[in-house]
Amino acid sequence: MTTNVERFRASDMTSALMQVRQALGPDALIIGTRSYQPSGIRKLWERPYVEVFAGRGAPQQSPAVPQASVPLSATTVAGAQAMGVVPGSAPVATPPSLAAREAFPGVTADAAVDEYERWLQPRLSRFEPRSLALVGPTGGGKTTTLAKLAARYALDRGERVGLVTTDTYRIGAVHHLQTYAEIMGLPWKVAQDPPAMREAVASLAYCDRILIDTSGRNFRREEARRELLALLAAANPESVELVLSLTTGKEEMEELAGYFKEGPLTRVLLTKLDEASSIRKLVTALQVFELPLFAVTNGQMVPDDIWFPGARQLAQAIAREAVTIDA
Ligand SMILES: Nc1nc2c(ncn2[C@@H]2O[C@H](COP(=O)(O)OP(=O)(O)OP(=O)(O)O)[C@@H](O)[C@H]2O)c(=O)[nH]1
Ligand SMILES: [Mg+2]
Repeated sequence: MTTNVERFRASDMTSALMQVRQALGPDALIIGTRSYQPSGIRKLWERPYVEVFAGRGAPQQSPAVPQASVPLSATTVAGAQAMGVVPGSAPVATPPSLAAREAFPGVTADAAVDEYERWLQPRLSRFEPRSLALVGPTGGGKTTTLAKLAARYALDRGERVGLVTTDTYRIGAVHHLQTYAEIMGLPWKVAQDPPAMREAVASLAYCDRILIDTSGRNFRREEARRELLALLAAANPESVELVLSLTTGKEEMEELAGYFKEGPLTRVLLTKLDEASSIRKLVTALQVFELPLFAVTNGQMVPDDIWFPGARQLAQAIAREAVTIDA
């Protein structure tokens, strides 16, 4: 698939931003950054670098949605940092909250790792459905996560990806998704009601993936739950991912799980690990919802801050934190 996004690689953020400016001009929009630090023996032959993903400024963007992209007018590192674009965002494989603890190797208790791994193994789901919908409470990270998934499928794999949003409740919400879609050059539709949803999904039938963003609602309201169910029935996605922030308390998780006991959730996608008090919140969420885990997000940066951990890797992260905290 052809997208509008280009990748710029340099040894530091300033040089990468200069490359972006030279290639795309001052109105370029930065969709995300990635930094790479070789570890262990790799340091011998690999050098650290940063990558910036940027596209040409999309016309008619809403100024109300700054978090979707960063205009290049902030061409200094300080300016970029102020906008949350910093070199050194977490490497894909390790949640940032745990990165510091890498400095203390050997503290993991092998028995605990084995135990967690056995527990986690059947609770992780790697299945990548052709169509999926993201649902969840307000502000959990649905739209940001959708952009991360879209980038993964469209930019990294070259798949044809179509986006749908139901989010027409707030000014700026549609533009938020639209901004991501336009920067990545992806087709996108707005579907406010079930007939529009059916039409939107049908019109994207040629795509390899259809990713559906829904508006965050207060699910204590029965009407909000009913509307969501009707939209999902019309969309008929292969999977429905509950996007839930790991800053959510256990009681709130239990309340939410109660609302969706009868369906239609397929898996959980846990966000904001970087803000969570402990990675063990992830275990709590899996216990409360009794659903498999699809992915974890660990920061605001599109496309990198999403993690598809293996059972062993996650078990090590959990055990390592437990040992470090308890020590
Ligand atoms: N720290 C952190 N912030 C995140 C993460 N994912 C998303 N966010 C931030 O959370 C805020 C809300 O993200 P959105 O993607 O708009 O959340 P949403 O679920 O679409 O929100 P609604 O549509 O209002 O329900 C934004 O500021 C995101 O940058 C994450 O993994 N870590
Ligand atoms: Mg949203």
